[in-house]
Amino acid sequence: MVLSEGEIKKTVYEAVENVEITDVHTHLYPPSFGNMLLWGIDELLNYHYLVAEAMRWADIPYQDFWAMSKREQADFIWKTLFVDNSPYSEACRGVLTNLHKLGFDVASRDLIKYRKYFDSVSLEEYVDRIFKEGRIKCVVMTNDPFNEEERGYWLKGLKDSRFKGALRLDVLLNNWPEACAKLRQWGYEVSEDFSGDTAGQIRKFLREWMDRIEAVYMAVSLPWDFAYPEDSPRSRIIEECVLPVAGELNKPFALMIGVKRQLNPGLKDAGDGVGRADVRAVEYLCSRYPHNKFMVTLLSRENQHELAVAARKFRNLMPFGCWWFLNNPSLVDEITRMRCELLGVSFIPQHSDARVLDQLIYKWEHSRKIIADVLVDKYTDLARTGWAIESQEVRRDVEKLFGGNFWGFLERKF
Ligand code: HDL
Ligand code: ZN
Repeated sequence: MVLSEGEIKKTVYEAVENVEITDVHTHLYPPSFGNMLLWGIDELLNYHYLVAEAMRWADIPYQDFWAMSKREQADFIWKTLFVDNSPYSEACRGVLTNLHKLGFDVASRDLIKYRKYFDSVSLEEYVDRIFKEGRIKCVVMTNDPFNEEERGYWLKGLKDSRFKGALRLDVLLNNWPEACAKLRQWGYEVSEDFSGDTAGQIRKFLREWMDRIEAVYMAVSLPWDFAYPEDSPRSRIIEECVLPVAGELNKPFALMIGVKRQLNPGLKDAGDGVGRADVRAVEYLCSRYPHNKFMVTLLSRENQHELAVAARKFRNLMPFGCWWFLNNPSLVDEITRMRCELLGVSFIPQHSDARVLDQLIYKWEHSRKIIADVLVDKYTDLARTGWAIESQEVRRDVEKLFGGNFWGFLERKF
């Protein structure tokens, strides 16, 4: 049906509100992975984004905070960021969006009462509820084969179709000595100096884990000063192992670049910072390996325009998400507008990066609204050229943005 200008907003809002989302990057796990899956109000309050914000007000030494129980930490964060100050930061607002969408009386500020629900609910039921109420089709995990606890779960063959695997290579690519020692322990004949068939053995390891976790892509988080090519174990493993196996399996290699790891170690997970990356490394990889597929997200706001321009040059480059410090309304709006204007429909606007199951609700509630508002403007601009806006085409485009582009990119062969 052709939409009048006045009908555009309603159609876009409905399409974005109802689309079932493929969340292409999270830190979630199936319930069968035990305590690796974080959930509930105390985990929400202990999100490392909130730890960083709370410690700005705190005079206590970091180690005193870390010595508290999870519940004591949550109480400290609740008082500091929600009671003593108005909780309008994105991470604070997210906790309240979650409580509101799940039907709690947010105005009561009754943390004790909220906890009673979470202390009583069954995890399996809660996972079903979050996926249903969040309209989430499936999530892609971050699976680290060098994490002993996680390795144990995978060796038991535990799976859940709502949780897709992604093989995370941070240890292999950013800490070769540690990776080499562990690979040798597991029976792979590798040497730190790459002698013998080290490259072949790393490829064997990659194939085995891509198969074991039925990974939809390989991924790595890289420091802001990542360079490629360079004379380093990382560069050598990418060239001789990661790209050949990713190409053989026709799976993307996801590059997440821009972290200043442990800028403040006292904050632990909350201690990482951001630095502007050199997009030349991305341009080189996409150009030099035209048969490989690259999903790329950059952490610095300053990198977003050049990433979008690079994506115009390389069809094997799929920009995805407004990552971490960019996942704030003002920046999601700015970056999504830029991507619509430079790339049309051909990008993945968002991922949740959820670390706590419940975050699927607020992270997507917030992002759907912002992305929908951008799309309303884009279709309205289009209508003003005389173009006929078809409602089913709006739904088609929205399906692509919230999952179709990802699954289509996985299928494409260059
Ligand atoms: O490396 C990553 O995948 C990042 O998302 C980190 O996990 C980071 O700590 C995070 O949670 N960002 O949202
Ligand atoms: Zn992440």
